Amino acid sequence: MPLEQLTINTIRTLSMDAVQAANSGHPGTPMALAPLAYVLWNEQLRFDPARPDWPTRDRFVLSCGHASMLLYSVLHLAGIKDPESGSPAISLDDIRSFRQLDSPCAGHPELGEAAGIEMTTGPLGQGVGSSVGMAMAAKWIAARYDRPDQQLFGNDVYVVCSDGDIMEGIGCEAASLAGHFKLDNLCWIYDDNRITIEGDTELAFSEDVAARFQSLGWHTVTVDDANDLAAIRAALASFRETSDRPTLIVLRSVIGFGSPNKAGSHSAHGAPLGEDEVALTKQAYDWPVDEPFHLPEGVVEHLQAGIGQRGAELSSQWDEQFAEYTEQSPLQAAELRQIWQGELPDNWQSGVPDFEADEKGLATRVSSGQVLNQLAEHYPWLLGGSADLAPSTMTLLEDDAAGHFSADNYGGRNLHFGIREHAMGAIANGMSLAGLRAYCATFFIFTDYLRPSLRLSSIMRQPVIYVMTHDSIGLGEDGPTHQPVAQLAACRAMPNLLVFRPADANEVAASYRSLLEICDRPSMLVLTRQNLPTLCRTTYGAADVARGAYLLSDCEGQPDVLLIGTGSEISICLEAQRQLAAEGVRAQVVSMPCWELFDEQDQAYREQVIPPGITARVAVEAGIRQGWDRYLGSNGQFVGMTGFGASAPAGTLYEHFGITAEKVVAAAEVAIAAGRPSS
Ligand SMILES: Cc1ncc(C[n+]2csc(CCOP(=O)(O)OP(=O)(O)O)c2C)c(N)n1
Ligand SMILES: [Mg+2]
Repeated sequence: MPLEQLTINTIRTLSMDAVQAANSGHPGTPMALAPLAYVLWNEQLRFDPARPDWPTRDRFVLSCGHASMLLYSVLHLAGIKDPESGSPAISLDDIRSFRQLDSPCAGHPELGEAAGIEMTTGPLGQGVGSSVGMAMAAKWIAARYDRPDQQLFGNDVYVVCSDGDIMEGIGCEAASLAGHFKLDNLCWIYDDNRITIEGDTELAFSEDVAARFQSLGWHTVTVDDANDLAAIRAALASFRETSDRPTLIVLRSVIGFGSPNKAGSHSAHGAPLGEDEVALTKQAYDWPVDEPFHLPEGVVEHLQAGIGQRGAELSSQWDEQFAEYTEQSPLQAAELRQIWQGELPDNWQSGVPDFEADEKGLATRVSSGQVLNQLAEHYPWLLGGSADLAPSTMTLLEDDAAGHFSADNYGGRNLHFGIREHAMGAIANGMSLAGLRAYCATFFIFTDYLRPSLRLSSIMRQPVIYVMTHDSIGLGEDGPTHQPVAQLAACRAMPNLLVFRPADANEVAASYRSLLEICDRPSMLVLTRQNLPTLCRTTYGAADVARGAYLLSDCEGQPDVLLIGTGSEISICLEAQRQLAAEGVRAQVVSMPCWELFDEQDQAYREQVIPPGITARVAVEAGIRQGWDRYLGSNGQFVGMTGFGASAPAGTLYEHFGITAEKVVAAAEVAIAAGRPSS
């Protein structure tokens, strides 16, 4: 058997055997796509197996994450090394323990489990979505850092995707943007096997995909037979030659190729073939039947001579060029190193404003815009934008030098996502994976439209910044469709995500200072549309957002009751504190802008802020109660929302829903009474 075919069949059989050994997984797609994976990795990718963290390597994203064994087989055979230890990123033993605890070969590829896995995939559409962000980041870095005589930075991004990726809305949102931005460094290979889980795609999918992509501004090319290596090479060549648009390669394939009884059937998608069918398939491949995980001689050497040698040459050539670049442009080179290492720039904090006390105050979206603009001055690779709401979310970078990202200006820092929240989240993830500090913005209510991407930021621990404004009934007249009530609880439920709901301009500034420094988790700023007073920080405690919650306003002597609030409801707590004082009731006000950071403090601090001895507590937040009880204890009272909002001016709504100082006072009295020993 020629070495090419031998290598392709090794990818196939490793994948089949791993799924069979795990007795779970998806064998059919790796079997079909092995020829593509072979050509792409061995002949095309600019990727050095000995250096998978080479910053300008081409990216390979397996958007149909269920076909994970395709990736693991290739990473193993091509000898991808862990950059720190130098040992194989995926060993044969790892493949043998596919889908088991502690194996890097997880059911779906997980970022960080092995070098060569560029992102976590599995929820269909996320990989294609983030690939657009990776391609934009590559263009951005090239536009900002390439010099006319030294072009070192614009890598390509390759994606393998399936019917699910193409059907999902996010796939189309992302493709639409990629076409609009003319991202000619982006190549999606669509596995057109006409099979999904329920059966033939005829059940629910009949559009002309190539025609759709053409109308989205893509170059398309069809390969009629996924086993035709020459046609695959020609299609990849046509991607390389296309310089004004992204490329979609429609690859007609047969799922489970080679399996006599399961090829072409949905039964090859998501279950092991079975021992008997594995044997029959291996016979069809002319393969030893009794030797699972068989690795024929010559395969590894063949790949070493291909991707191994080419990758090593390309990356060492690049090192030489980068050394020259560093000599000529030391500042830029130093910035690039910080980007690639995920570091903050020097002086990133300088100029972040302190806001003067002011009764009228500012909406937190407005102070956020001011802080963001100030930070952007010293943080050149902080970039982002909004889903068509920048005038409302106040996320525009106003300095002319920031510019606007477009097909004519890839170096722009203001991104315009159009009304495509879901793709926006995925694109921010892709940019973050490339080392850029990306933010994205929309109304808080529409976190629901990007939640799967937010979840991937969290799983992948990407420090994406979500700037979410219009955070409660306080947005007023737009009514219940636009008024978040459950979103705070929903976002706080997301592991790894830091949710900040600052109470005034200085808490906004402190939130940014805290979150920018945290580079291994996404953050969300939850901001008001309406003005909030800027509190006098000599009267009140300093904005200690870094600890999540702090004593904002003390009382004389031992407090009778604790009022805990966030964001716009802090002013209500302070007014209630005054009214209670007039009645001789001593209340402390605790501001709690970030639950997650507070929960991470030591017990001593937590008990200093919420003393166990004070069981009369009232929490005030214009959202639902869920989650608050852990701070309230059994005597605690909650003042907030229990259902959807309504359409009216904000002040009317706060009265209507009873989120007022008077109600807080009443709740405080109930809480105090609950704590008295019954006579
Ligand atoms: C968002 C999302 N919805 C549903 C699933 C469950 N799922 C996994 S694969 C798949 C479809 C399989 O068809 P296709 O995408 O064509 O992949 P193929 O079987 O052809 O490899 C579905 C519905 C998922 N992973 N992600
Ligand atoms: Mg399919």
